[in-house]
Parts: sequence; structure tokens; C-alpha cells
Amino acid sequence: MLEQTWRWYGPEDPVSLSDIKQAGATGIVSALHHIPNGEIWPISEIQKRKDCIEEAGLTWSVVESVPIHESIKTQADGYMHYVENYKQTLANLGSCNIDIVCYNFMPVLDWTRTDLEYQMEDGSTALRFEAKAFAAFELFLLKRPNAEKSYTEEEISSAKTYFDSLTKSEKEKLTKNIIAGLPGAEEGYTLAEFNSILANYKDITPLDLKKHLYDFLGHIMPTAEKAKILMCIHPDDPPYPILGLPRVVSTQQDILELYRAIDSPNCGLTFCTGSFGVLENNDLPEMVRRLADRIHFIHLRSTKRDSNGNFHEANHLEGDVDMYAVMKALIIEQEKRKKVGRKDIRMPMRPDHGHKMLDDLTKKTNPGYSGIGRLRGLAELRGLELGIRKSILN
Ligand code: DNO
Repeated sequence: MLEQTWRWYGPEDPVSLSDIKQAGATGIVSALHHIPNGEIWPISEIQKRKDCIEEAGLTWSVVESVPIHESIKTQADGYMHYVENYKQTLANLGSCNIDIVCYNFMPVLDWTRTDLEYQMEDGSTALRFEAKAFAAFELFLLKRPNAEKSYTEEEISSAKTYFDSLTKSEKEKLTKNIIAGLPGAEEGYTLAEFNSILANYKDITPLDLKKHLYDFLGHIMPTAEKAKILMCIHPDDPPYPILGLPRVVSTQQDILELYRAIDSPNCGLTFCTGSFGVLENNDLPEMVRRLADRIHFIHLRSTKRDSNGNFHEANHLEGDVDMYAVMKALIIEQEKRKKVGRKDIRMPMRPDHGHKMLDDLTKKTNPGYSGIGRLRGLAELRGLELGIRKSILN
């Protein structure tokens, strides 16, 4: 079976290690969120988190994420200092036998949603990205210079109608949802800070950003190899440009180019079906097959998109993702690895996000990271995997 893992934000997470154990996961996905982005993670702090996970009878399977400092993405003056710190953090993680590290290369914002409590028909709530709400934010709340160039007349007028219908507190909520930092994003911003941070990218083209990514990986890969760490980049979420920012990790082509540019098995991918799945042209099962040998970590969730550029997070086995075909391709890859004697046969997967449902609805939870919603996701995915395995391998 794929290793069943679960994201845990540390001792402050409202979902406890004991809850996670009862959900049936064995591996933990965690990060030292209390250490500011760009600083070295000391061995003592890594070991402390590891001990705490192991005392609960679980293992620390993946680090998600060691975040990349903004100045590395823009190659601002002095960025090599942060590259050196990153290398030291990897060496420290390696010395504690942590062997998989997830990261992303999204400018400014990690993942983006406009609505964190979108009402589903069954009474649960989901995360949603609504195009006109996002347009209303950047055109009329953020007032980003030149933002109107990213939209048609029609989109601008529908965003304006939407904006005018919002109350003051709804406007504040929308702003907060977008820029205050969703769980796992190491940075949050105020509206005032935001435009100036975006401006750092005004002369950076997608090609430049790609080069910055490859430069960064070129610098750190020898350390990752020596520390026996598999690096796995997480795709852009959503997988298309927003806020006029460049995006370089959205498609199969992007990943193939990355594999080619950094020709090391330690330079791999977090295959996130929810992020890639928002683009209709991303053929997910085909992507698993093409990119398989360097998939080091897997996020499984499904999104449902519509023709207006909106999407919400569906139940794990519903929505647009053909989870059956994705799972089958992953199982085939795992069996292949076993056959050829590869060491990286764990292939950790986690149920990514989940609805707020049942008792989640009355609790404070990290958006997307509710206990029961993810438990449902994991249970369904585990069943799917078991069914496919029995039918193709026996
Ligand atoms: C959202 C997550 C992301 C992810 C980072 C990886 O739920 O999938 O925050 O952790 O992009 O660096």
C-alpha cells in the first residue's frame, strides 16, 4: 500500500496525534512553523518534533514544507544567505533521518481561495475559488496597478456588481482569506504591504522565475543528495497566473522541463491532484505515468471546476479528478519500484484537505484541515487502493 500520511501542524493543531492514529494514518507530514521563513532549523528543534511524533507511535514521514524565502525567488540582493541557510536546514534534517522535503516556488502567496466555508448541498462546507470574488479583491480592494489588464470588460463589470453587493465585513473577510495566509503559508500580509511585495515581481518574467528555480535547485541539490533527501516541489495552486505574477509549476511540461534541467532523482515532485486538476488540460493519470519515477509525495483530493473559472473542493472520489485512474497508475509505479529494488517504495500519500462536516462544523479547525473531513477522505482513498490492488495484483 502507499504509505498513509496526515498533515499535522504541530502541538497547536486542533487535530491531535491520537486522532490521527485513530484515522489509520501511520506517517506524519509536519513542519516547524514556529521558525521564521529563511532561518535555519536547528537539529534540536527537529529532533524534538520527531520525538513527539514517535512517542505517539507514528513516524515523521515528510517535511511539508521548508519554505523558500521570497528573496530566493526574486534573486534579490543577499539571497545567497538564504540559500546557505536552506542547505544547512537540509543537512540538519538529513542528520535526523528525515528523507522527504516538500516545497513550492509560488511567488508571494502559497495557495489561494476566496471562500473558506462554501456550503455544500449535504450540509458540509468546502473551500472554493470564485473568479469574480478574486477579481473584486484585486480590482477594488487591493487596487493593484494595471490589474484591469488581466480582465475583460465583462469580467470587470461582473466583479463590480459583486463587490457592490458585499458588506464591509464581507469585504474584510475576502481580503483576509486571500492575503492573511492559509494554513501552511508561512507569510501573511496586510493590504498595505501587499502591493509593494507584488511590485518586487514587476520585472520578473516566467522564464526568469524558472531560471531562479533551477538556480536554487542547482545550489541545494548536492546537499540534498549528500543528506539523502528527496526534494519534491508542489505545483501552483491554482495552476495559472494570478495577480500578474509569474507561475512556473502548473503543467506536465513544466515538470518535464524541471526534470531535464536538474537531472537528479533527488529532484522530484509532490503530485497534487487537487492543484494540477484545476486545469482541464492536465491529464492526471497520464501525468502520473510520465512523471512517475520522481514522484516522491502525493496529495490526493479532487476539485470541481465550472466554465467561469471557479472551482471548489469536492469529495475525494468525486469532482473532476479520475481518482481511480490516478490511484491505479500510482500502484503500478509502486509495484515497479519494488520489482527493481528501489529504496523509495513508501510513496507517502495524504488525503489533502477535507470538508468541514459533523463535529468539524462546530470546532475551530485549520481551513481544509478538519479532522473528520480528512478522515472520510483517507478512508475512501484507502478503500479505493485496496480494491484496485486486489483486482489487478491477485
Ligand atoms: C495547501 C498545501 C500547500 C503546500 C505548499 C507546499 O493545503 O498543499 O500549502 O503545503 O504549497 O510547499
